[in-house]
Amino acid sequence: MKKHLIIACLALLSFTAIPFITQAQTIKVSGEVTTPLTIDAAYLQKLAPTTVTRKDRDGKDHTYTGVILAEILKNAGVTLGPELKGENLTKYLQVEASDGYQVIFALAELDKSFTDRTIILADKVDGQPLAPGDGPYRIIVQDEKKPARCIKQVTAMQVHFVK
Ligand SMILES: Nc1nc2c(c(=O)[nH]1)N[C@H]1C(S)=C(S)[C@@H](COP(=O)(O)O)O[C@H]1N2
Ligand SMILES: [Mo]
Repeated sequence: MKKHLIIACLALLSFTAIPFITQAQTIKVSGEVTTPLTIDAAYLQKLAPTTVTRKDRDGKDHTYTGVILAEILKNAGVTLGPELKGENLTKYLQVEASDGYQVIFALAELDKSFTDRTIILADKVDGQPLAPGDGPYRIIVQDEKKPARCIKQVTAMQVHFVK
């Protein structure tokens, strides 16, 4: 009888604790930065929210809310804006996900002096937190035909010089 009670308590504990563990997920920003960052929900809340609308697999438009990726990179001291010239144009952002999936963006793809296309780090879709399989954080690339670089479950971002 006692054993059953212990098992029931452990089960209850895991059900209540797991959402907190997944919520606490962070993104490490490192590499060619002056200030390495650890991004979490509280950090994102301090930056201006931006929305990007994209068609999902269901063929319908969905509105993603997040922050402009370049704003995060600027806070980390990445060479964007006037500094994005010369050899700095050979830098790229490598984004990693918890399943090992990775994508890259040239820094110029993220800089508003090069493009009007918005790329955000999203934490909401249609006003709701991202689904557990997609979030808590996903890159959303405006107007890119294939969603392959809309990397889900982002865990790290690194800036590197091309080799
Ligand atoms: N972490 C992660 N993100 C990912 C992928 C992946 O395998 N892992 N696949 C990409 C590819 S190839 C596509 S087509 C889209 C699929 O997004 P959807 O499931 O919302 O249609 O997610 C992209 N983001
Ligand atoms: Mo894909």
